Amino acid sequence: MSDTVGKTITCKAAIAWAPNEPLSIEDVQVLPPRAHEVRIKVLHTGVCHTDQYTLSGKDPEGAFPSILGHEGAGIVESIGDGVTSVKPGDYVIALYTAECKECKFCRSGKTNLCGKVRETQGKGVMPDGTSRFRARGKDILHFMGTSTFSQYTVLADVSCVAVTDRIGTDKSCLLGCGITTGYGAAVVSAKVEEGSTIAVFGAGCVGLSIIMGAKKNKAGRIIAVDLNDNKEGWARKFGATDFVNPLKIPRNVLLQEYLVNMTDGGCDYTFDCTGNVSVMRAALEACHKGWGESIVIGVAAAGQEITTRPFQLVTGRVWRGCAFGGVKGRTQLPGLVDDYLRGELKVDEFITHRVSMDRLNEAFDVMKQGDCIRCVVDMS
Ligand code: NAD
Ligand code: AHE
Ligand code: ZN
Repeated sequence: MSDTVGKTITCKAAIAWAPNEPLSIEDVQVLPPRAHEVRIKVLHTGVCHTDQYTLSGKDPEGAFPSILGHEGAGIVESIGDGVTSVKPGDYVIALYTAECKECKFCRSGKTNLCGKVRETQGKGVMPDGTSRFRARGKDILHFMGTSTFSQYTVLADVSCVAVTDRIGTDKSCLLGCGITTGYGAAVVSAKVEEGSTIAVFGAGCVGLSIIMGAKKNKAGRIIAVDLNDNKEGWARKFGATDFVNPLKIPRNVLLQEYLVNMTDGGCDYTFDCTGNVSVMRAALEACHKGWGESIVIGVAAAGQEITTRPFQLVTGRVWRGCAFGGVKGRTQLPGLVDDYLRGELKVDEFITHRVSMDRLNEAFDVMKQGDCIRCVVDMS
């Protein structure tokens, strides 16, 4: 048993004291886990665009000071009373989409959203309404129920899943958001059928993962749409058959018209992975009349709204969205890890940059450049 069990641990964390300021790497006190909580030594974390979005101050749920990070993996250090799903020494992935298996949502069979901890999670506290983090004598808020930008973090037991350590936490962390979100959107949420035509708007980590899922499901045509020409090579490497740069189509043609023309009436499935509400409209309107489905994945800032002519829906197009790809973390992530170990799911290929924890702010800098798919942070 670790000699830290039941004690407060002082370690390093990257604290977001205020919006739009660099994260401050400093000492944080991490309290022991309470009932149905798990304290984890975070070994690796990815940095996702959503961390940047919340840091920018545009997230209505963003609260400060807090510890961001939601794409992390590590090892269980200790558990609180009543925890039976994981034990000290287990390798785990943090889940910002919890899975309690008991609530109305979990039992519905219709969604991966879970109601058990979501309300307190959105307020930046643990399910009992309090925080496990202290710094400079103040309570520090949690983020997305995960706060993986700390060397130790405390999660609800329903917010983590044990997986084999054979994958390595530098890879498994990416299954905590970007890769699972895109792959799941294609395979679990849309259930892309063999031979179908799809368009993916935004070929970042999420978009490339959709392309990987669509290829696995044998989509006939996979069109990647991105403003950055460098993404063409990336998209083709993951299985795209076509690439469209909206800046390079004729100026008098709307992007959705261009795509409808090139696909004999429109796409069977389209996916927004940009968070841009104009792109979301183009994605919906690029769908085939009668059956095309458009799936919103990108996160848009507070105050942004989507619009289209209702006639687009009257004539059979479907507009929906998904979180974490529709994947149930505790039930389905171990299977994705197995797929990786069998060589059927790419993960290493997404890692373009690596930094140590003391350079976590650089991960935010490289994310803004066009050549980063994922930057993995070594938290040890
Ligand atoms: P990313 O920045 O790596 O990729 C976005 C891509 O979109 C880039 O290649 C960029 O060049 C392209 N792009 C930007 N504006 C565009 C435009 N107008 N037209 C075409 N292409 C454009 O981001 P990511 O990590 O792949 O995440 C994508 C989005 O998904 C973000 O908004 C993120 O917050 C969101 N997200 C949502 C979920 C979820 O569960 N719903 C999970 C993870 C990420
Ligand atoms: N807090 C934001 C919404 C952010 C959002 O949409 N989050 C996605 C995950 S993004 C991961 O990179 C999500 O899962 N949403 C569902 C949920 O329950 O949070 C806002 O606008 O209020
Ligand atoms: Zn994310």
